[in-house]
Amino acid sequence: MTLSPEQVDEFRENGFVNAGRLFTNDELETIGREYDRLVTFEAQTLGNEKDGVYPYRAMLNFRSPALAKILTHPAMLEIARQLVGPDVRFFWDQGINKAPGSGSPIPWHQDNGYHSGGCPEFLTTWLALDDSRLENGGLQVLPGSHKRGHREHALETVHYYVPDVDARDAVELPARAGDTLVFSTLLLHQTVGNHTSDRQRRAWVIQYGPADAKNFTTDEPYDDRPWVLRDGTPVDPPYAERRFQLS
Ligand SMILES: O=C(O)CCC(=O)C(=O)O
Repeated sequence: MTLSPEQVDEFRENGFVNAGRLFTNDELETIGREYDRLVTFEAQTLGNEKDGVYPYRAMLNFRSPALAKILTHPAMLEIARQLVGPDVRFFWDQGINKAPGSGSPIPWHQDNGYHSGGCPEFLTTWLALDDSRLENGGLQVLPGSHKRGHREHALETVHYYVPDVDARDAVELPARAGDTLVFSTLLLHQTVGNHTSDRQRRAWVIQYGPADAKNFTTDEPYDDRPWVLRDGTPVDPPYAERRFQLS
C-alpha cells in the first residue's frame, strides 16, 4: 500500500492527507483490543476535571508485542519511506481516547512544539479507531501551516500550545474508523472536546522521523529511537544505539 502521487502532493501542499485503510479488519480488531486494555481511565488521564478528562497512554508499543509489531507494518514503513525518506527512526506513540464527556480540548500546536530545544520536521500518523468528527472530539487543522516553519509554543500543564493562532482558515479533518491520517509535525492542529454521550473517539498516534535528526539546541542525535528503515530496507526488529527512557 503506497500513497498515490496525488496523495503525496496533497501532503506536501496541505501538510496532511488521509491515507485511508492501511490495516485489515483482523489487524484493526487486535489493535482495538490491545488499545482498550491499555488506554483506560484507570491507567492515566489528561485534561482538566472541569471540562472532563480523557484516557491517555504513551508508548503503547512498550506494553504490547502486538502493537509493537505495527510500528514496522509494511504499510506504515512504506508511508514513512515516501514521506520521510530511506533512513527512518520510530519516534513516539500514544493512545488518546476522547471518551464521551471528555470535554477537554488539546489546543493548537505543532507536534514539533513538544520537543524542547527544537528538532527537524518529522511525521505523525493518526489511526482512527472510531469515526472522528468535531462533535466527538475530532481534529481541526490549518491547511498549509506547516510551510511557515516552527512556531513559538507556551506550556500549560502538560500541553504545549501556540497562543496566537489565527484560526479563521481552520478546517475539520474528519476520519472514518480504520482510517490513518498522516500529517507533518509542523502542521498546526487541535482537537476539541467530545460532547457526545455515547461516541468515543479513540486514536493511536505513531510518529517517525529522519534517522539523522538532531536536537537543534543540544545537537544530540535521536539515537535512542529505533531505526525502522535503513537505505529503504526494513530494520526488523527495530534497533537503537541507546536505550530510550520513558520519564
Ligand atoms: O488525538 C488527539 O486528541 C490529539 C492528537 C494530537 O494533537 C497529537 O497527537 O499531536
